[in-house]
Amino acid sequence: MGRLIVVSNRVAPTQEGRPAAGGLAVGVLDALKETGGVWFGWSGETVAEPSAPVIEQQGSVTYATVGLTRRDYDQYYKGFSNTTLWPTFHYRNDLARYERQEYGGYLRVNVSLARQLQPLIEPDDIIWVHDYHLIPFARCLRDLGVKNPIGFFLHIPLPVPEVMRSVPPHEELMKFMCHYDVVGFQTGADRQAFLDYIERGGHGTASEDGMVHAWDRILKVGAYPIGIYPDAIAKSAGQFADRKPVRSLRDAMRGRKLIMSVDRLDYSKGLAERFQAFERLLQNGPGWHGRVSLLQIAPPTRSDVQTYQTIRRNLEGEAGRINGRFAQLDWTPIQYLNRKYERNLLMALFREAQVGYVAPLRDGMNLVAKEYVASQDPDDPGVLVLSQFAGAAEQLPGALVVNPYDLNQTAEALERALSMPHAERVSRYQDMMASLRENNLSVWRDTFLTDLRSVATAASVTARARQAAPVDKASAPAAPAPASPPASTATTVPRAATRAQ
Ligand code: GDG
Repeated sequence: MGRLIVVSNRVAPTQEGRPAAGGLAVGVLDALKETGGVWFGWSGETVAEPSAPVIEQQGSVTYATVGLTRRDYDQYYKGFSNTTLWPTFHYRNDLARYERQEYGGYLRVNVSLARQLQPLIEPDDIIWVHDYHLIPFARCLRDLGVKNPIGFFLHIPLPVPEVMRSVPPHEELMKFMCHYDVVGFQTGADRQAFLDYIERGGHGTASEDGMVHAWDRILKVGAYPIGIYPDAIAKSAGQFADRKPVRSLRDAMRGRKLIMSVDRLDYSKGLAERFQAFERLLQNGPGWHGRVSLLQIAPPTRSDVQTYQTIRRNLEGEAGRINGRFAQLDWTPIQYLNRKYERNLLMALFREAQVGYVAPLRDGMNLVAKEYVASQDPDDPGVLVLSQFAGAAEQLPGALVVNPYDLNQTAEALERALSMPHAERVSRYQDMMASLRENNLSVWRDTFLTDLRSVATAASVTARARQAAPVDKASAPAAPAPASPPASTATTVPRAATRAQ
């Protein structure tokens, strides 16, 4: 069996022990360590000129990283990826901005990354591309003559067609997705959004088994909810329970209840609404004053994007306002920390919290929700309060599910979580752990890769059969397009070749 090549915008820090505060990094690294393989992507450095990848071997994983020029970073990463796609895919078109030049940069970087990866690809390799930065990547590799199976997984939501259409090159992006052999989403709802775009837009058809025929391509489209390793997390949460920061937190709580949240500092995570619902709990329940605190850990990300600077300022303002309103000499209602923690320590901190508070306004999956549950003491577990707009809500039957826009409902759920009887907590925890074990990270990876292998095998069998048959002019594959940025204007002839032909 060939190697697994994982491609993502950012390759996680390669030094062991350095915290990687991002779901993709955490999920992919764990999945790759088990199978071994290559992880290709951006090193996080900006460079004067693109150059060959730097190769570094660590255990079973080969890291192949490249730098981005300042212009690439501005247009591809900060621009189209994070100022157009990220907000729109999280239903925040109000925060999205589109610049044609940035989209040009996005296409250029995809072509350039594909060229840098191509020499490393061996015939038996299987290629798994991750996330919204790299939607055109399969098309770019195919233009370079790469024949290997290529799959794509979108870690964030795919919006419904009406919202998707607010991204000016939406149709080209959807066509690019169809150049993969398998496209995976976090939830059934995301998958349905894709199918609705294709079918209602008259671009193609889908069959019951998830095979989509669109724009002369055949691909498999499925929901593959990303998981965690719950038992490994449970173990480390227990083992780190006596570390100094955990003891300090326990001492500081002195019998008070703790509600805990951990999120990258991002507007999709709904942190202001979260603080306000906590405020509502204190406002409606004076009995909780001095008896409960909210600990919000929010490591900053994309801090050079303007919107992220604004949200940071807003949150500091909100935390200050609420603390000013309710704090007592020996009690601060909200502890808001803009920093990263070591992963195992974070899990041990989760175990200290009676309530895990995960209330994003929109989230692909949300691994924090799963990690919180897995970190609990099975004999005395805490309760998860979870937004209905996190993909995880489809998977965690024991959570108290809330609409984060409804501050009263969320405050009531917090109250209920803080007061929940022991037997109910245990039963909800057990339901959720069973689901986490059943859909763990290996299941996510293996289901996706099994589908990718079988779709690719079926495609090559069909291709061999077609080669043996007389080729009529209409079904002959088109000549490979030059390896320049793929079409972004209506004047360029689309490439008709498909793996199935
Ligand atoms: C994207 C999608 C999807 C957080 N702070 C620290 C830290 N973290 C870790 C958490 C968790 C991960 O980062 C965050 O994952 P999420 O899933 O919650 O969110 P995103 O970063 O937005 O991830 C998301 C995910 O991809 C996977 O597909 O679920 O919907 O948006 O693992 O524990 N880790 C450390 N220190 C921190 O301070 N070490």
